Amino acid sequence: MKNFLSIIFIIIIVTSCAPGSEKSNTSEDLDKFLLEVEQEYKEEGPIINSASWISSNFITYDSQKVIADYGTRYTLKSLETSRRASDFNNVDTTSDKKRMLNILKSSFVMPPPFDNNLAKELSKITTSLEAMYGNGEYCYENGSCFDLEAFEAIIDKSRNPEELLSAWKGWHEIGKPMKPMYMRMVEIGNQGSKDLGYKGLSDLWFSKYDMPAEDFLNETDRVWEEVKPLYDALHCHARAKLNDYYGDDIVSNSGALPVHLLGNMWGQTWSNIYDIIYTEGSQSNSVNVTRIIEEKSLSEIEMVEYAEDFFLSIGFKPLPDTFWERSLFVKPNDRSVVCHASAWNLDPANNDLRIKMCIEKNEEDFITIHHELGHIFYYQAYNHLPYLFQGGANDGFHEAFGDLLTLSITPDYLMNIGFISEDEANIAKEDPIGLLMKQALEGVVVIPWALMLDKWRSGVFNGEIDESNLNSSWWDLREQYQGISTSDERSEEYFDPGAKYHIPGNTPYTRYYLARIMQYQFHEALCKEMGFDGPLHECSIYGSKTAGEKIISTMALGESQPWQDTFENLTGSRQLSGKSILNYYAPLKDWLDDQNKQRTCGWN
Ligand code: X8Z
Ligand code: ZN
Repeated sequence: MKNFLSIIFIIIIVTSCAPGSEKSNTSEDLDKFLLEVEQEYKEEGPIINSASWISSNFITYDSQKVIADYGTRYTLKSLETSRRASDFNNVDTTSDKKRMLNILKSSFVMPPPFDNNLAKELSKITTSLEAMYGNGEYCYENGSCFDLEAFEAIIDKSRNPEELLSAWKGWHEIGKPMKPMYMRMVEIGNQGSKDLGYKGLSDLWFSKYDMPAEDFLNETDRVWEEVKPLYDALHCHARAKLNDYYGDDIVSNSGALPVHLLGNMWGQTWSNIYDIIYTEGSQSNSVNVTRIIEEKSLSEIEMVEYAEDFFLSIGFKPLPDTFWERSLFVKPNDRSVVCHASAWNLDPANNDLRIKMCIEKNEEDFITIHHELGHIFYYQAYNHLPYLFQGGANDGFHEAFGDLLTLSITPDYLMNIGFISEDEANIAKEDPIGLLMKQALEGVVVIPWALMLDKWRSGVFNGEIDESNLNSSWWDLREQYQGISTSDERSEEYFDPGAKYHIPGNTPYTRYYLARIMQYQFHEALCKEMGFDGPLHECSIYGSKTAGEKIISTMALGESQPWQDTFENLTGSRQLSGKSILNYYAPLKDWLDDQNKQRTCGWN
């Protein structure tokens, strides 16, 4: 998700009285203040968003200079606004307005202290880190250079362990120079968070969930305990199959999985090694969306049109022409761009919505397109609200809806849109374990990763992790949560977290963890509402106006009420739960338990 409220800026011209002013504020003053905020956002938001769009689409010396300068000025303005919001703490007002004030006070990701020089320094660092990632490439001694996409082409497909390790190591060189900048950024951000009244960055980041930060973190751990047995079973089976494929020298039968063999640069999803992990079904019978995209010679835009069609089928309004005209769908070959996919709400009043993505014609990106359109349709559904309520019920909701739709990419759905024939759909349905395995290698595998990433970051923010163990703590956590390790020696000279976009990009990651849990709760509730009576993995909400109405009305609430209320509207429950994901994968879990019977599972 990308708009400037969610990053650091809130665009406000400073007009207030000085701190400690004797003047006591009235509810009329508050109304005036909120109106000013709204007005400033309408006027200046689209401009800064355009500046940011340019800086991510054309990474040049000048675009970075401009965005770093905007960053400084608007961060200082928004800090001032946040301080002004605190002046209304004692005003007796409606719960809506109190909520707006709270949102104003907490919507920073990396706040500097209220100091010109520190704000400047921080803005320069955050801009540079993101550009270092976007520009990142590694050149070998023979002069050949690889960027992330070139390395991913190897990691995603190759089965040669040496080539895979070399590509993995090549990309991870990118982190080294980020380390001192990252640490300085955390130092300034912690100070800024304290000035805003938080204990530090971690407290700021986890205080946004309509409950105390500590309770929220306990909730995420509680749900992980529910889901862990499913992940462990999958890990055990995957390890045995990787061991069969690569042999004992490369994959041991008792330890963690070598990250470079998992078909993804970060080992966060394993769907690219589906054929190694699931050898039971006939590969030629399983649905291969990449092959279909190739056979149909779909263009990048046509892939997006298929995803839009899904949303339209459940009752969403079509995307505006400007979405098609202004989005970036194809990686340009004449300039540097931030290729990591994102969805932009550039000008809410004018419905200027865009995605920026270097689409590859494969199944993984077909899924990511749905993910991005989930953000876009969310924006479209809540852009009528006051600016301060234009957000997801929580950030996990924003990440969940596109992914929710991909649970409905069933064989019947693929038949409905003409991707496969009826016979092919029937053959695919005869192998439910194959279908569930495919989903799990994406949807289950990512869960411990999405949890551990912010555990690491929170450790750094809190000072429990410092320069002496920055990299080793990353690998300790990866091993602990995911059972994944690296066969390469990774000293503190490296900064491997920097090789993942969300670290230099400062995008909180717990949102993906929440999304992965909630999307199954949504799916189960919607299928029930539709009267679907069968295994959950066969339920598709495609074409269901009943499901669509529920989703659209949920989205239209934006951030206007505590997320638990919105969650209840949709699911009937107020709590996160791992039960729905366990229900969804129940047949797979039984199958895995059977497969793993003679195996020793777990890792040390
Ligand atoms: O960053 C994303 C989206 C943009 S919000 C493409 N995702 C996470 C990732 O790539 O690591 C989606 C899944 C998790
Ligand atoms: Zn997203």
